[in-house]
Amino acid sequence: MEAPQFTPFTGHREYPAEEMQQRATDFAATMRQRRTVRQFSSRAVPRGVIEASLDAAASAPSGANMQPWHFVVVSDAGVKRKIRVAAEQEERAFYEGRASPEWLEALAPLGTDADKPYLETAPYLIVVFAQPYRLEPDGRRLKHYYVSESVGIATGVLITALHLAGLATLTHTPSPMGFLNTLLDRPDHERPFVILVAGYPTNDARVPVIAKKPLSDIVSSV
Ligand code: IYR
Repeated sequence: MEAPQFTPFTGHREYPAEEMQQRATDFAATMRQRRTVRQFSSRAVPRGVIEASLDAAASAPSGANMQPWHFVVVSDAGVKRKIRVAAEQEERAFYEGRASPEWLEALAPLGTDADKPYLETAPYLIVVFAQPYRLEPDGRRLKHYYVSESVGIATGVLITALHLAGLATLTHTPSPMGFLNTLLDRPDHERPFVILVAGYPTNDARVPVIAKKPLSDIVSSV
């Protein structure tokens, strides 16, 4: 086993209490502006913005720093079309019987259905894969830890980065998503985690009237 190596931590930045409060409050207000959108414009998005946002996501903490994720950036119209066709097939099965009545009832306020035009319209689909282990060139498996937690955190950073850059996103999870391995040529052991649809909302985009829980319901202190 290799001995750990350490270096001085110089990146930390501290703020006076008042400024710290302001920054935290401002950030919360900015994040409160984020809405999941389902009407995307086809307007082009600079690829550099997607890459910088992925760079932010790649900074996320992960179990044993294994970084158990892979991101496929899809902008090719033909590939987006294939993803839409395959996803809508799964979604139709979901809405026409696979989903329990309880699940459909929970979804009702969102007004969703099996049609997913945005999978073709939006300029970018970022498909996030989770890796339960890394396959070494010699065939050995290097186990990853806290995979869902790690990939979830990285995806959260990605959504935040895209939002701060002025883009809208949709976390889309057709179920099952196995077709993504085939269409995007990813190895069998990788698990599709989410399709992150990214772009500008249309000018007439509408969002459901739903609310976040008040902090008093979700936070307690001891
Ligand atoms: N995947 C379906 C259904 C769906 C499920 C959940 I949980 C959502 O929060 C939203 C939708 C769809 O995309 O329509």
